[in-house]
Parts: sequence; C-alpha cells; structure tokens
Amino acid sequence: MIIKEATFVVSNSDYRLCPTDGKPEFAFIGRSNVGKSSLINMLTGNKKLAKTSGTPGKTQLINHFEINKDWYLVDLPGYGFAKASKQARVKWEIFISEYLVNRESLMNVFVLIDSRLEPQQIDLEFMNWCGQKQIPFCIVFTKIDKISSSVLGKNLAKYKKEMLKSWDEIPPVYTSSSESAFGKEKILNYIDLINTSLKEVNK
Ligand SMILES: Nc1nc2c(ncn2[C@@H]2O[C@H](COP(=O)(O)OP(=O)(O)O)[C@@H](O)[C@H]2O)c(=O)[nH]1
Ligand SMILES: [Mg+2]
Repeated sequence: MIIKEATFVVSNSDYRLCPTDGKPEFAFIGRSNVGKSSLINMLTGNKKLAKTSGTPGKTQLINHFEINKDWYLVDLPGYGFAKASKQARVKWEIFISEYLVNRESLMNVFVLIDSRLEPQQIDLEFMNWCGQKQIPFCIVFTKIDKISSSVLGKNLAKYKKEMLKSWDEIPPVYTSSSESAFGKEKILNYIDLINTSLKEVNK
C-alpha cells in the first residue's frame, strides 16, 4: 500500500469527540519515548506529521491522522513516564482505556516496545489488559537500528517466553526502525489486509 496523503485531523482527550465518519483506525501505543510518533512519520513518509520529542510525555492527547481519505492512524499518549504525577497517570488511564474499549472503528492497536530492553512489567500488563478487554493488538519492537541482530534475537526470544506464560499464542510481531524505514512495508501490509477484508465484508 502506498500512502499518498496524510493529514492531521483532530486532537482531543474524549473518544466521543473523535471523528464520527466510522473510517477504520489503527492506534499506536507504548511507553513514552518508545518511538510512536516517529513510527507514524516513517509509515507516512512525512517527518513533520506527528510531533516527536526527546522529552518523554509530550503527546497528551488522542491524535487522528487521516490517510488517503480512507482510514486513520492514531497517535496516543505514552504510558509509564516516571515524571508524571499519580493524578495525571490516573487521568491518562481513564481516557485512554475509554477510547480503547469503546471506540468501535478501532481495528487494531500496535503496542510499541523498545527492542533494546528486557521484558518490562508495564508492557506485559498492558498487553494482558488488552487481552482481557478483547482489544486486538500487534507488537512492534522499535529502534532496531540501535542494536545488533543477535541482541535483537535474544530480546525477542525473552519477550516471547515471558508472554507465553499468560498467552497461548503470540500476537503478530513486527520489528521497526524509523531511521532506516525498516518494517514499513510489513506494517502497512497488515493494515491494508484488515482494510481490504473490511471492504469485502461491507460490500
Ligand atoms: N535511532 C532511532 N531513534 C528513534 C527511533 N524511533 C524514535 N527514535 C527517537 O526516540 C525519541 C522518541 O521518539 P518519539 O517518536 O517522539 O517517541 P514517542 O514518545 O513514543 O512518540 C526521539 O528522539 C526519536 O528521534 C528509531 O527507530 N531509531
Ligand atoms: Mg509521541
């Protein structure tokens, strides 16, 4: 799939105020600084679309980007940044969980995980929560340009082992680099597959 057009539409903290045209959407979530905004920019080939930052916790809202006038990419605020107050964290949990649970046009969540790290409790807990709520998700291991392929292989194996403690099956797994655009085609193909099957169903 080729992205010809990517436009910022709206930012807000209430899923009820998100676009109401029912076009399918795909959201990106993960720890603050994991590379969500960079991945959206890499996928769309527009470095300025989603604001990226060296300072964790900058994206505080649900941001909708319309793609090819046909579907949405959604940039979500990051979880788990140490500097946020408990109050801010609770507020985050409420509006994001409301969005994830209630948003009917949400087709898939891409859970981003820093490929350099050992399995993190917060990511495992979030994925378990998605499982409980029956929210479909894939994993994207980000920033693979920063490690060797052998370390990447080891880290992926550790993650899979950890996940198999609570899951019968591992969800689809992708690896990405926003620097080299590695992973772009596979991730876009996955989105395209879902969009195409939706169109078949709605014919
Ligand atoms: N080397 C490298 N740096 C990345 C990659 N993705 C993101 N970054 C950097 O990581 C930092 C956080 O990225 P950002 O997209 O703002 O993360 P977000 O908070 O999850 O949206 C920025 O300094 C990015 O340039 C990647 O694939 N490779
Ligand atoms: Mg961001």
